[in-house]
Amino acid sequence: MIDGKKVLLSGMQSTGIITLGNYLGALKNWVDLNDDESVQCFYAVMDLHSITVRQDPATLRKNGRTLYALYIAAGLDPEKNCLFFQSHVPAHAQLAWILNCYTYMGEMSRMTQFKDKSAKHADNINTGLFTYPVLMAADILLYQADMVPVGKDQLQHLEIARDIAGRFNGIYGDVFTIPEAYMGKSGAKIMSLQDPTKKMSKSDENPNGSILLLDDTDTIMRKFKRAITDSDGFIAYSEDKPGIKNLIDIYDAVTGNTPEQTVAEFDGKGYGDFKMAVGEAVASTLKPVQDEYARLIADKTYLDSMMKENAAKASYYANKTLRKVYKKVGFIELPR
Ligand code: AQP
Repeated sequence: MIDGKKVLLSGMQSTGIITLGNYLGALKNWVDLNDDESVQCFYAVMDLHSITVRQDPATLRKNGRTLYALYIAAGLDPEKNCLFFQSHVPAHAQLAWILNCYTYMGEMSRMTQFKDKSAKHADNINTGLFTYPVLMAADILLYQADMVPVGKDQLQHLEIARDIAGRFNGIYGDVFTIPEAYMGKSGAKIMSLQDPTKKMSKSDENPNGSILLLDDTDTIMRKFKRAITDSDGFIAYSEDKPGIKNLIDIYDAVTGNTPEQTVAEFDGKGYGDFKMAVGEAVASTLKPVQDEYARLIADKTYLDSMMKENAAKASYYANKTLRKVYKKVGFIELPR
């Protein structure tokens, strides 16, 4: 709790320009919490996590700044929310080391994301990829977060964070708040436009699979035009029609429709017309975010000052927890 408010923590990796999936599944829901006075939200650009997969330094720098500006452009108020870079708060790495010593190899070996990512990046199965959930536990526990919005893919990692916190508290007394999964408005899971059985990802090798938040209208329309559907020729909301189902989910997420309303709206229409309508709805939703982004990214002074202010604010809370942990573990405090 901070000033009587529950604490919520989340973030995104700066591994690319975020996708429509990141926006509809996470960022848009965070923005909806802006005016909720009962919660103090921390949102990080998770750049430490990003390097578990090899990144080009200049691109990582650019993606980090872009993501930070997109957080604000999408509507996150940097005065109300704490918007910061994970690497600007060294306590994340410091606590992660300590928690590593309270986490078992067996626990990490069971993580499905490790299995998936190491299969995908077989040439770079580094120990950071293996201990990623420990860093995520540190991210959460440093801020004594009560709530963590997670998709199904991250539930296993949150469970580990809870286990580590419980284990640490069991030895040293109440140090960490045990975080709960936050199920806000159900964030749609958006699938790739080229393979609707796979989630839309910012690091997808196929550029046509993902709508990026900074794609211009022509690119958005072209990607939707090429979206993989099926050969049935009719619009229905069914698991047997994953391509069309995904387009309906996207359309509903931006228009507020229910699947039934969308199916009725496009009754008798062809896939071509439907794809165009989805493309137009998405492009007009993203346009104001893109315009605001263009304004912000040109304002270096403002972005830099927000970064500094918010890093200091995050560090204040993070260091408070870290000091407590150091003391409990038995480290000697630096004499004043
Ligand atoms: N396709 C998606 N649909 C709905 N929500 C999604 N999220 C990601 N993809 C979708 C949500 O976005 C948040 C941030 O995710 P992340 O950047 O930490 O990493 P990720 O989940 O691995 O996202 P990507 O885009 O797939 O990144 P890469 O390509 O680097 O692995 C999370 O809340 C996530 O649920």
